[in-house]
Amino acid sequence: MSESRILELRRILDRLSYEYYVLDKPSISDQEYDRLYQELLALEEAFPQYYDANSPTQRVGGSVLEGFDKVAHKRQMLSLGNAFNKEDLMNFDRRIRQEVPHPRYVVELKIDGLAMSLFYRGGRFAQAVTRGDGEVGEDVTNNVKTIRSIPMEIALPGEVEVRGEVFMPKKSFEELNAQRTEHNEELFANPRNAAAGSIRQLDSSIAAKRKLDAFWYYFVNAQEFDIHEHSEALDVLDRLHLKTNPLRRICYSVDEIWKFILEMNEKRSSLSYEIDGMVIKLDHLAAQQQLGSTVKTPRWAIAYKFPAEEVVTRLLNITVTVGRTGRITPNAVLEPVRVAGTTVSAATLHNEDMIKEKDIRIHDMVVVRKAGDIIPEIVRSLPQRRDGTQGIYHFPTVCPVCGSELVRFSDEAAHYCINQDCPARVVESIIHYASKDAMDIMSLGDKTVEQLHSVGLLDSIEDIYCLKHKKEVILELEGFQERSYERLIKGIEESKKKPLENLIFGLGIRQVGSKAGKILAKKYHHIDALMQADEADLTSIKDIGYITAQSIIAFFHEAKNIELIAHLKAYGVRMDSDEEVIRESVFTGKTVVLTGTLQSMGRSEAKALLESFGANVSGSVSKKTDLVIYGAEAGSKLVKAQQLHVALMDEESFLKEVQKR
Ligand code: 3BA
Repeated sequence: MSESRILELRRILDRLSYEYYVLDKPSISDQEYDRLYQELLALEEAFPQYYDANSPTQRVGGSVLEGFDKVAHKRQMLSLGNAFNKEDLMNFDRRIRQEVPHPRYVVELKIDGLAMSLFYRGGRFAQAVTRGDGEVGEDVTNNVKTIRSIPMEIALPGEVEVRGEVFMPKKSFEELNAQRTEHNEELFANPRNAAAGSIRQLDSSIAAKRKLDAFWYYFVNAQEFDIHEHSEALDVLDRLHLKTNPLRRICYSVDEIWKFILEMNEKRSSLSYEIDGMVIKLDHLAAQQQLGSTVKTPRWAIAYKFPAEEVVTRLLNITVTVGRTGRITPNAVLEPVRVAGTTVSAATLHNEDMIKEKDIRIHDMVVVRKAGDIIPEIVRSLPQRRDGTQGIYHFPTVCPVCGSELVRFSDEAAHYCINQDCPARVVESIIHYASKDAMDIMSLGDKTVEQLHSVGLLDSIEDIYCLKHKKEVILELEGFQERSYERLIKGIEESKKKPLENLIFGLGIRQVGSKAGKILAKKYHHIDALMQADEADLTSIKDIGYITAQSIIAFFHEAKNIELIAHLKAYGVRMDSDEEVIRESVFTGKTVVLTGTLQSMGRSEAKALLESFGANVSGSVSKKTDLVIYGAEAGSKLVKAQQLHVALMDEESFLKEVQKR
């Protein structure tokens, strides 16, 4: 009785979701939906024996993963060749006609999202895998399940693989960014990045709140179901309730294609989602096969890319900023203008040469677009629109902050302030030292560093550790109270325990990012050893090149930096790495991949265990893999390991090896 009601409710709710999210034609009110949903929730709670991972109640997320499993694509996921104008399309068409004299094309919108594969097995949603590099993607099943337009059941048995694009509608993107503004969080640059960020959330309940949607445009194994045309495959997807984009057209010539492209370009801004072009595909599946693919792209399809949106606005001013390394960056201050979905009021000008080459003058009208659709750039100035109010820009010869003479090295386009004590550089390097991936002093953010610097309390990194003797002065400052002061000092004291890798990164050595910090800490274990390292020693490390080695040596040559380290030591800042007692074993120095379910321990436990033996545990199988340890239900990774003739070890042997130690 309760079982049949549970099944009925799931069926009804799935149907309603389809009407709402795919057809966009809800047949009942939200309240009615909610009532049915609550009824199902209550029944499932009362009768847990009827649990189903694909129930509508299971689509709100909840599980938190440690990372995404890598999955090798059964069939490579190709990319598309590009066309930028009608002529490119004519060349494409000509090549096709050499093999297929009377081609029929399907022309679709090119959704600006993330390509993804879905698998259904026995009519049930089984897995979602990102494109990745086309060979290996990531298993994002939990997050994709929260996309309500995707059916959990389809009326087709056997294995079905469909591919398409997951995206964030423009409206959801605007709402998400508005919310993030309110919470002082960093904004997403565009809907595509927001969608990618959501799909990569390890906490699926966060992904569930992100309002993603998807269009499906490729039925990978259609021919197994006696389908012969791509257009027919799309119609079948429709009937399976897999959402396809209705804006598609059959065309028989480039002229027809071009006409449709122009129509859609007109419509582009009124669509509820972002598109970056159109895709033209040969319809007949047998003809597709006949044409085949090159290494990376099919010969039977091509993407037409819309030109990047360009807008005209006024350049109000040029300002320069001084970075942590002393590098001077000129920035254009623009009259705010909308371009490709966001408001732009600044653009980098890179360096003096670029301003000269493009003849950019203050008060010019300039053409702006987004490079790679993210970073605003100035394409050109419009000299014909000058009205006499323009002035030539003279690049500063002295640092705008400390006034010292700027230097331009012979092999570089950038200017540098080389004054080590330049307040701008000092402030930037303290901000960097306190930042999350460095010493992670949360209570010491940009604003606080600037404030403490401006009153003379922070003139160098080591001054951070003297703040605890300045309580009275700090309490006088705006915004500081007993509580915030205590929090500041607590954060600073805790930073003293950070391991060597964070310290190395925090020092701000040129070329040394957080990854290099980790590599160096692992090799040297103590700052003293790193300070003694010579070029041969440094470059012998994998991933450390000549330029990085030079930069490290130069850094530790400077008296000021040696003194800084000495002071930090004296203040009790930790100088060594986390104890890594490596126990010799067959795993030491090997690159190992874990796959399948281990009975005796969890994945992270096994990983930690292997690392304690000095193994490098990796997520994906490649030629560099030395050993694959597999548990129950191991899948594609095991297959790939066999293909690559990588050594294999089952759980029992793994445990034996571990217990030997
Ligand atoms: N159709 C992207 N690839 C697409 C199936 C082929 C294809 C696309 C497409 C290869 C879109 C490359 C990544 C990929 C599935 C490989 C589309 C779109 N068709 N409408 C011809 O809307 N962005 N992208 N995806 N296989």
